[in-house]
Amino acid sequence: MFGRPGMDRRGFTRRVLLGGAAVATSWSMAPETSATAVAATPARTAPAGGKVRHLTLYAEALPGGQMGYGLEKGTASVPGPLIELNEGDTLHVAFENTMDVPVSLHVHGLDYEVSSDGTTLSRSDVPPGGTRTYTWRTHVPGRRADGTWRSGSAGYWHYHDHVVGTEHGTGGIRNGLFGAVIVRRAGDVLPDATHTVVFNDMLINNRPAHSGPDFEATVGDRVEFAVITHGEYYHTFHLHGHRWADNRTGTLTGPDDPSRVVDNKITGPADSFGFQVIAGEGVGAGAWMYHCHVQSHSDMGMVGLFLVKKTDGTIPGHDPHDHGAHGTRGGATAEAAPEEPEEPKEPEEAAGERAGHHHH
Ligand SMILES: [Cu+2]
Repeated sequence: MFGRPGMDRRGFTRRVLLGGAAVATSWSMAPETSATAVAATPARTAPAGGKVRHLTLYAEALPGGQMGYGLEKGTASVPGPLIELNEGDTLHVAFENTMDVPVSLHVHGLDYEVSSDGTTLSRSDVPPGGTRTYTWRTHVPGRRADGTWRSGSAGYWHYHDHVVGTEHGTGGIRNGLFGAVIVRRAGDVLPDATHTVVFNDMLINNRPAHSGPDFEATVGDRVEFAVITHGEYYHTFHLHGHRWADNRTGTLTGPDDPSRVVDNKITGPADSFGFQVIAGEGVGAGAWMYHCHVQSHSDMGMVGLFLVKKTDGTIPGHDPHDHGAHGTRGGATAEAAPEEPEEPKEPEEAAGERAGHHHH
């Protein structure tokens, strides 16, 4: 299906904008889009931006004292929905607070007036039951009138609450009010799937220690990771068996690109970065660990699995029911963290959900 232009275009259009985190972390292309298909088909790339987009976002209380953002009522997740834009796009977020405390939406990296800052200082927070439209703009790079260069908005950014608990949103962030924003430049290579990884204090995506999240892919899939850090600590993000470039996209632009290639990156509170890998490239299928490489942190359970399957669906050397050193699932806060759907959704279905706001 990957080779059929019509399908390409449709899938492309639908994933350009936005989607729920649960969908984003489970959505994968059909098996035929594995190594051979990727190699034989030019990579899909982002179009030029410039569109005005609309999105509805809800802040909701979740079990266990957690909080989350969702695209529809009852769908809030930790992390919140992945928001994707193209440089030049404007996004209007119709935001509703369904909780019993004031909450807000504050974004990094994008252009917004102070009335969309999402702080009590600027009176741009939202009272219980209230609504507010936040407007985010993005721009392409270019030369200023004085001759200096202005960077574009493209990058791996993130959004979070800025008012729950303290005027810096310390409680909201601790409880799960955060998510990824990816702004793409025209020509950026698009992935088959995107996974958001948030190091939040000593947890990943607010899950209990030693319990993932795990991300599935098939050998040859182009998989994107958006990595965000919150909380009190510095961490190092390490992925086994795969490497990326330490630059804006995580991908080298050619043989002369001087960007350093890494498989480990230090990351502190409110940092964000991202990259794409070809799952299992040069190393094959396997249960590849990713983890914080501060030794005490990994020992305390800041670990998940990048489960790269062969095209027949198997993972050599991995028993899916044996979490072994990976730890025991469950615990006091297990219910609080939304589970990924067990069954991968059909791309069409998943894409439909990702584009659920398109009725605007
Ligand atoms: Cu760490």
